[in-house]
Amino acid sequence: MQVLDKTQLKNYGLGLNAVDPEVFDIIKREHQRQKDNIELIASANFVSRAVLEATGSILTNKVAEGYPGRRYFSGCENIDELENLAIARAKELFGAAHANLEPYTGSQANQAVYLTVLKPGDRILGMDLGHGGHLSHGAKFTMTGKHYDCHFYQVDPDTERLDYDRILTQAKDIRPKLIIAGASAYPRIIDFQSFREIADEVGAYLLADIAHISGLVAAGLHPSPFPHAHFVTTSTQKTMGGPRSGIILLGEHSAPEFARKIDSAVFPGVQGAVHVHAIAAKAVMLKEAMSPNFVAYQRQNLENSRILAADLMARGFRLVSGGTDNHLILLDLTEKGITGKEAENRLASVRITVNKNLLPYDSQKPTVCSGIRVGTSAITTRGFGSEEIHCIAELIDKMLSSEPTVNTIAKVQDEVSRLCGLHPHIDSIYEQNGHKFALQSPYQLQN
Ligand code: DSN
Repeated sequence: MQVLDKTQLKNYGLGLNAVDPEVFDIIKREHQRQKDNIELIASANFVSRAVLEATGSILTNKVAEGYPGRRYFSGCENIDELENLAIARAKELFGAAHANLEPYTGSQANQAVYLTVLKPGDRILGMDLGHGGHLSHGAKFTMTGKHYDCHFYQVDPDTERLDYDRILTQAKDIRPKLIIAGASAYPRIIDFQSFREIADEVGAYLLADIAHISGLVAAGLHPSPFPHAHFVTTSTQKTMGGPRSGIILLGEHSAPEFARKIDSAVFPGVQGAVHVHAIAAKAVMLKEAMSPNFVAYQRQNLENSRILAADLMARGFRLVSGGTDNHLILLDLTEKGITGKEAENRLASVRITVNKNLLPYDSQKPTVCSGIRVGTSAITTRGFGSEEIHCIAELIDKMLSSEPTVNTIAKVQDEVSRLCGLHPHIDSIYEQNGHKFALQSPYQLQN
């Protein structure tokens, strides 16, 4: 029988640098990039040290399928306790009657909802990808788009906001079985009550995908999808500031009918074994989100977004819908004479990270786009406040309002370095607090 020899066993105790210098080096360079860049991608954030430790912990070794008390493998007593803890925290934080913490991502959470209430070919009505919706809401080249009959609502061409009367008219025409309320690039409040009224009118279920705004919802700074939505899904790494993962929540009225069905749809419906390390990280994230600091953080996030929007408009930028109610803004660059792709590249050259984004009724291809999406969650976590936001608006203006000279680029790069220096990357904050890192932390890789 083949067993590990002594050398192989010894290698199990070695650090990443010794075992795989190539991967070690890539992580180190990514660490440096995160330190040196101003991160403005709206879905990005930095996890706390505690979340990082849970993510990188030995929990990744444990295989578990099923749910607490109903596992297909033994040795799950600690894992059951962990998952029950995470479930209880999720229910408490969001005021839900049932929570499933197992989805690997927000997309899988959505797929589990589809599997619960839809048959292949059933109709979905979701937000158009080009108007701020998400791929998993039925884009034609995705599994959802191929399996279901997907239709899309758009924002009003004048206000660039959701028009609930138009959506109702469309829903009456299409008669969907499921309506999805939720977006990846919509800077305004979503009225879940109106969506529920539309769903009731046409006999549809309502899914609220709050992936982008779940942190704001948890902090009470965006209207809750409860009690309106039959199903609520979210990813956990955006405004929540947690690991890359997902959650499904059910309210009082839908839990009795759907709790068991949703659980079966997640496992074994669309997923296999539980990512136990991610469950732990989500539990920690949920605990962090219950602290008053979390509410203060989300308030600052909204304030930073509002200031950035006002500053950019004052500098002649057009914002989709004329502003923002949440953590993100959409800049229309048409009048500035550059595409979203060019803007993304220009800002990347000075270490400001954004993504090109389609705008409502965009004439450009998705690989080019007429705009960029800018979000404040990551820099708010890093400690940026109003003074730094004013500076960032000025830097964006310098880079996008006209072709920057070599001199301008150098000056902007210096200013980015200054701002990043004012607010060191989150790992430096841990160091300042006197913490030493666990072996598994990529922020302090050891031999
Ligand atoms: N949903 C994508 C986004 O909003 O950026 C990625 O998570």
